[in-house]
Amino acid sequence: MIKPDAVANNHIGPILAKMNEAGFRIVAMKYTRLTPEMAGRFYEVHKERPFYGELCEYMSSGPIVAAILEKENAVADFRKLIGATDPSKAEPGTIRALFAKSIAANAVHGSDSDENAMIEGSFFFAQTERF
Ligand code: FUP
Repeated sequence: MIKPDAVANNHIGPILAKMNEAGFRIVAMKYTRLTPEMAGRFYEVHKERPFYGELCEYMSSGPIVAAILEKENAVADFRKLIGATDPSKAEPGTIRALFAKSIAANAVHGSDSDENAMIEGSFFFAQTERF
């Protein structure tokens, strides 16, 4: 996902370019906005964390870009490309170091396992929307 802060700051294009340059193929893509209820479901694993309420509010505050990306070793390589959750700790040149504002508004989301990538892909896309 390209998150509301990155969309609002016109970073969609540069972020997609970084993904393409790093060798990710776009399988599915959608420009949409989460309702607070949808954000709550998407981030259900964080339900008990203190930042859950703010996270759901933030993630539903504006449009996002959802995508399924394909590559060998995609989960680990994408996490390397986006950098640490806290942009102040992200390696220089990573997407979060370049485009993120804060730990909450951190420009992008990446799945943390193959299993979660499947679940999160199905959250946004039907089989007929994947190419
Ligand atoms: P990541 O996998 O890097 O997206 O990070 P996490 O799954 O740990 O966290 C998910 C989202 O929760 C982050 F993208 C932003 C938000 N978050 C906070 O707002 N505060 C925190 O202290 C940690 C995470």
